[in-house]
Amino acid sequence: MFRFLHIADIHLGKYQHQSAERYGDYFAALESVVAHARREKVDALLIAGDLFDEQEPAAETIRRAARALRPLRENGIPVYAIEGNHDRRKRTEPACALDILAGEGYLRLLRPSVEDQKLTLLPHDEEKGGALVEAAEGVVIAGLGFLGHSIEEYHRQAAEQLPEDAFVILLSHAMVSSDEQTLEYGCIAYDDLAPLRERVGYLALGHRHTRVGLGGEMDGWVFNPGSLEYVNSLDYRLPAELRGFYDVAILDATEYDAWCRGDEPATSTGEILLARDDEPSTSRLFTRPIEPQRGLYTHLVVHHIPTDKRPAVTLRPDITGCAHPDAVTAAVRTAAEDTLDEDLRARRPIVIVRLQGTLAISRSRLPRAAVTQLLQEEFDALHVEVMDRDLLGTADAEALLVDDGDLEQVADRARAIAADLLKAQGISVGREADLSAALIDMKTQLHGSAKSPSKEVLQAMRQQLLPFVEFGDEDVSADDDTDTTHVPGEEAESSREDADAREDAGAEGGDA
Ligand SMILES: [Mn+2]
Repeated sequence: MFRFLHIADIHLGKYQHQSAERYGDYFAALESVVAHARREKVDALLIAGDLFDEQEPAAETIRRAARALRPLRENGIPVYAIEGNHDRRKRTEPACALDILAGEGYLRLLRPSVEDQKLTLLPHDEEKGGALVEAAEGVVIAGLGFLGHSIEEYHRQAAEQLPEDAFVILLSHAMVSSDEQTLEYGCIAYDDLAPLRERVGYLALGHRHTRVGLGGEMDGWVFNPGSLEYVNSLDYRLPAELRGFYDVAILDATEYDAWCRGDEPATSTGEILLARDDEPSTSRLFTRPIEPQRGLYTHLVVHHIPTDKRPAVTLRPDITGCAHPDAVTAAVRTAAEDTLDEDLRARRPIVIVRLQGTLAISRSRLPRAAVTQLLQEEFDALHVEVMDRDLLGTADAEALLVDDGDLEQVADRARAIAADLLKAQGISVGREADLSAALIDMKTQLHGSAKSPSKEVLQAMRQQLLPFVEFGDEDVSADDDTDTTHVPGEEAESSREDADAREDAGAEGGDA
């Protein structure tokens, strides 16, 4: 048996909502996985990119990352990591924060060498690094990192260099889509992964912030665990159960039989406790035979375990007929009293208020500050977001057409409303740094052809900007059937996840 945990998108160093508590939440999430790894005595922890939120994390962030991983180093549980788009080495630098952790023995950083558009997977060496490790008898772990623009070609090149006589676990920071039409920067079509299927038993992905693979979609070999915590404001819109980590075992025939009988299979590392599907929990199980069988192993057992994260609660008070700001605040109070019980308050939840109904006051009079203060002071909310985009507003349309003879005034008003919309619900707040990085990357792409860029370049640039716009038309429809209390069945989930793929790309995607 070889048993490992697969995590991704930990985003250590994120200072979400300018909150020190939120900064701590990301470390707490990682520590809970490390505790699970020790308790269950797994053989390895795999990190499929974006351990850090930034390319140059603060010294305190690196210090606390090391502290979180130290129990694994002390207990001889190896950690294999790759770079993500958030924490990869800068082009002008020889190393990144992950190299610091690697140098101190906290993890092995798997990194291919890329030269002249040629990707090479060298065996990993403590001194020189590399991309391939034999982690156990018959188990090879290989790491690609974030491949950006040449993603299809590099995956194809990697496939040719993977061994044929072992169970290969490949780490890659990429979003897989079954629909080629929706591909964005950092995405790859499932069909383009086909060459890997021959050599890879388990494709360990990161990048998308919700889980993929548990329903056996994509033929049961492609897995993405989701982020450990909520990372972007958009993440609050999807159920907490879709974010967590994978606890994976590859078993031989004897071990699998024993596991099916309910015995605990013997392992080289001691006792193990694989949770059963019928255990009362939100975790889910997926198993399949390993085909083609290479070496000892016959079965893959994959278990998704949602992380215990800070609760994010959405309130939907109807404020139809509220003719005064105080009435709006009162409606929010009633909704909060119904939903936020003592247990939730004790955990200092994040509260999203999505106002419903028809506006009876102008949008600018919505008591955002009063609602925030109410929820923070009386309901112990750590952070509050007030969203008005569900409201049917007659006020804006009327204001726009006040004097339809005066085109200039109409244009001014339209500009003001557009600016309002962008501020309120368009551009993801807090992603300015990512946006500027994307713009700089685009400048590079334009180099030499700035005056007459090709259609392809313009298309690519547009796709790079899309992730910074939070709400497109499709998002609105995808959101309609999304409820934080709704736990989807596996089948409903996989189709819905497709619809949500764009959303997560939006939340995560095109950082340069
Ligand atoms: Mn990412």
